Amino acid sequence: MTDRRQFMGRAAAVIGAATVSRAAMGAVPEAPTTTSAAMQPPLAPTAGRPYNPVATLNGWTLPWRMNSGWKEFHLVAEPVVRELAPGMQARLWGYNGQSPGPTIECVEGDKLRIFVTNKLPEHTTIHWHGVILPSGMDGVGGLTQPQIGVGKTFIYEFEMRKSGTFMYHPHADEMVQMAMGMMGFIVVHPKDPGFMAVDRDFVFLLNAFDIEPGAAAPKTNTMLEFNLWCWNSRVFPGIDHVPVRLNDRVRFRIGNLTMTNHPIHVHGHEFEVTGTDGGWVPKSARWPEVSVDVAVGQMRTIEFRAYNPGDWAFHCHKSHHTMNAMGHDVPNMIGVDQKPVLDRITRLIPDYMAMGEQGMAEMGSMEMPLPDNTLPMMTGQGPFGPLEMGGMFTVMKVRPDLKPGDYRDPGWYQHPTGTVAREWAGPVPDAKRAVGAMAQETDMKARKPGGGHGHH
Ligand SMILES: [Cu+2]
Repeated sequence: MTDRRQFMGRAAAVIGAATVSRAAMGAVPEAPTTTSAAMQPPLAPTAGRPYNPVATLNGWTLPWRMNSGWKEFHLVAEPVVRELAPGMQARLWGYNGQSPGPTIECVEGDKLRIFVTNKLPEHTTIHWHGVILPSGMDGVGGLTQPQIGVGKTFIYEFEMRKSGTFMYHPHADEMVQMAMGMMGFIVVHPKDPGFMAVDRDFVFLLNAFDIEPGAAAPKTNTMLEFNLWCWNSRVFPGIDHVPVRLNDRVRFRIGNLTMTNHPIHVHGHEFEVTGTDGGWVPKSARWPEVSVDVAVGQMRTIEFRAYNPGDWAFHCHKSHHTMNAMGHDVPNMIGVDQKPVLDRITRLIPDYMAMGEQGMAEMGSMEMPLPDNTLPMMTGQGPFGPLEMGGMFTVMKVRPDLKPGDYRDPGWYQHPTGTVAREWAGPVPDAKRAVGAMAQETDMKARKPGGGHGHH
């Protein structure tokens, strides 16, 4: 797209201000990489237009360089090892060492040049979901460009025409490459840093894998029965807690690249949807919500003022999505007396354990023998006991004493005295049927021939 001579010419214009050599500016920029799955602090811009950077849950923002008015990024598509939560590593495909890939941040009006190097065992492309760009930059393999072959590097160049939240993912062998974890976020900040400004701005993608207990590589042909429901390729208890300062204006940008919808629910607050991957929602078109359904291939931006201190569950409302693998194919055993059959099985298998007679909560605290590299279905420890969760679940921690820009986990909430649900120590009367229901029943019995036993 750009020949080397043009490239050198542009680079020459910035020599003097830059610390890199003329030769270095002509070359492909470095591709920073990380092996950590911990949230890195927001990356403040050191050049170009100012903006308020975002925080990527369990992720990071890709550093870039200015080159003659172009913002240059370098993505490397490659196999990666991602820790889904402590105790489980997944062998995925991603970008620059991680799945999802790093967040790309830029400003409305910026000219982007993105180098994409393919270190996968098959060809790939990158589609820039939601970005308005020339057709030939849209990244649909075969339709708008040749595939990026194994070992090749391609250049994408486009100007960011509008601010908002977008995604990137391959449009080549798409089912396999997305099931392997290839995706990332693009945040285009408004030209005016005061427009839609918030105090804390978090981004995460909803993604899902189907990994057999004991395995590390996802099955890529799965259509619906995924068993690991992730935020940024992490499951509870591996998803970062979300630290928020009391009265901060908070934004979550949530993109869905799974094969099903996710109603995302925030406790303790009401919010408004302020943006989609199509753009910002005008104030007059917003209404209050406590859950927002993020459909397949959609992005929803939600905003609220965090006025309620505490530890607030923040999760997908599909209860199967707040569990880890092994949550399916388990029959409902509530109320089933397993004792007679258990006695017979135990004669054959001494360690056999009957499950689920009184619900499944016992699994939250159980130390069951699991295959290596497998997470418990329900797990996590809170200040009051086991949390019995997995998958798409984390905790938003609203605290009065957080410093601006501090994203460290502040620990569990210290509840003011008298504000925690407590046990009643006194006697509890027997249940009585409502008066109306009793009267009706008596009346019906009286009308039946020979009905009822007492006569008044
Ligand atoms: Cu869900």
